[in-house]
Amino acid sequence: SHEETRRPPTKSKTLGRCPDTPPTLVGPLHVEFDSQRTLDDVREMISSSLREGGRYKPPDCVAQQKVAIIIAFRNRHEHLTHWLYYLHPILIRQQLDYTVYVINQDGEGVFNRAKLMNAGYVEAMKQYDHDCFVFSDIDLVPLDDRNLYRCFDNPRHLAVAMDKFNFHLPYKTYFGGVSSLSKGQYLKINGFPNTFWGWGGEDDDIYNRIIFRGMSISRPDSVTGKYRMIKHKRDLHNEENPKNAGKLRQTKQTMNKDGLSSLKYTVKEIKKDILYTFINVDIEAPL
Ligand code: UD2
Ligand code: MN
Repeated sequence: SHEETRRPPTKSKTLGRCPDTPPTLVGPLHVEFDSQRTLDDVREMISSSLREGGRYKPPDCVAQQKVAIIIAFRNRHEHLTHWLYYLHPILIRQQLDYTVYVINQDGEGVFNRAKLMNAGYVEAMKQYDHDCFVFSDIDLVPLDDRNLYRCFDNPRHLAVAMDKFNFHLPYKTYFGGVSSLSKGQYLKINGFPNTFWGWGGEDDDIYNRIIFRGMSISRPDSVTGKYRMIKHKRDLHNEENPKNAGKLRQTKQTMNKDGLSSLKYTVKEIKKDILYTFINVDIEAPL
């Protein structure tokens, strides 16, 4: 009829749920960190698929989860370029509804990865109704796109087989690098600790929190869970903190008062690039 011919053919169709296994994954990936790569190259290649702030939604199905990718960051722009170059195409193939948040620590004080992740959680929730959080280092690129950046029945450790550890777990309870927690799992552990200043220990504290709240760790197999870490030296103002190891014996006593419930920071700037949402935060770092 007349009515029917005027209706746009695709818009009126309701979308189905995306399948459990995304159909366009390719498996093992070739990854190399070419120093000539620039952020503008990456923008040119990928930005037509994205929306402002580094967001994506599959066009042909409804994603099962709304994922926030949270990266603790300061002064690693070259790594950011590589990460965006590799991760956006992977996350798109994984059919995720996702947003990339780069949480930048303002100033020159002592770095605090876990506190930045907490600020990232709170700020991401202000932007969108996320139900899953993937916490990642800026220098880790997966070598297999079947390693899904989403949430599971238990908190998930994704970076199980890194080149720097000879493609093995360094120890059984290791939880560093890349992990995912649903909103419910994250709230159950009161988020991450705010008090691990400098390098080391915060990942083990998060592991402890998860176990003390009766959950276990989910992991991909060691083929799917392969990663390459961009080679780097320890950054300035992120020296190993000897106090952190001792704090690990206290997790059970401290986790209810140190975490999301005690988080204090201020947002200095939010900038939406096409490739990511950049949030500059003052986390009251000691100098
Ligand atoms: C290990 C863990 C990491 C974390 C850390 C201890 C691996 C692969 N990762 O990383 O998850 O537990 O030990 O804190 O084993 N960062 C900046 N700017 C800085 C300092 C750090 O952006 O100045 C960010 C960045 O995202 C980096 C992450 O913090 O990837 C971890 O720091 P790192 O890469 O220096 O530490 P690494 O490789 O020993
Ligand atoms: Mn690293």
